[in-house]
Amino acid sequence: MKINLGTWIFAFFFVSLGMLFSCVETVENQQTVYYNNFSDVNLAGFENGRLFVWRNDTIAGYYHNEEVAVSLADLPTHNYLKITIELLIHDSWDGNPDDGISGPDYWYLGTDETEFFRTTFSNSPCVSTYCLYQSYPNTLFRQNTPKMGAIQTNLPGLCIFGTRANYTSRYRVEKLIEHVNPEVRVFMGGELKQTNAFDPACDESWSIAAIQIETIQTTK
Ligand SMILES: [Ca+2]
Ligand SMILES: [Ca+2]
Repeated sequence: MKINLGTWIFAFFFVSLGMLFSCVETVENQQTVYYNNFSDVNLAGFENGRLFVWRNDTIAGYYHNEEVAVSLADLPTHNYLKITIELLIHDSWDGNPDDGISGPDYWYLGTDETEFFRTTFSNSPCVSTYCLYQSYPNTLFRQNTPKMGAIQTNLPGLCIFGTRANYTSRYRVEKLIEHVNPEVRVFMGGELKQTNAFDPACDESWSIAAIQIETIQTTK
């Protein structure tokens, strides 16, 4: 039997494809184990929860240099957690610069004893001669332009810039981490610096519009 070059290429392609897929993990089970958009005013399992209504939406916040957490037990068998947070960054966040007065303005996320994501946000104007860069959507230290990765930027500020447009930025922070324990504590917090502000929490703050935690079980 004569096998032409085209057949060989075809066979090679399928063998390669098979090798590729044999290494890919398959999702066997994915479950939402916690979801809260605070519309039913339920803070069960939520540490340091407090609610307020902003633009007709009940949200958790607002926070300055504080940490909040969600603790869950009896999780289904899993090897990953997917954490999705709808985060609102209010007013005059200053991003990366370490000037001893205004920044850096950090926000972090972790599980159990491990912080796995630390970044900065900036709501500041950015022109060619002056720009307070932020690290998000990356971890520290990256020079991304203010509001990069935001899903909404045309919201007014909350406090010091409460009457000014484009001073709240909405982000959807999505993280997939390896995790197997049947319990978890998901924590997040701000480490903001504004030494010259009369009311630092009014100068810059953050809120949570929604948080979702999913367990994922994969097989190879
Ligand atoms: Ca500020
Ligand atoms: Ca600041």
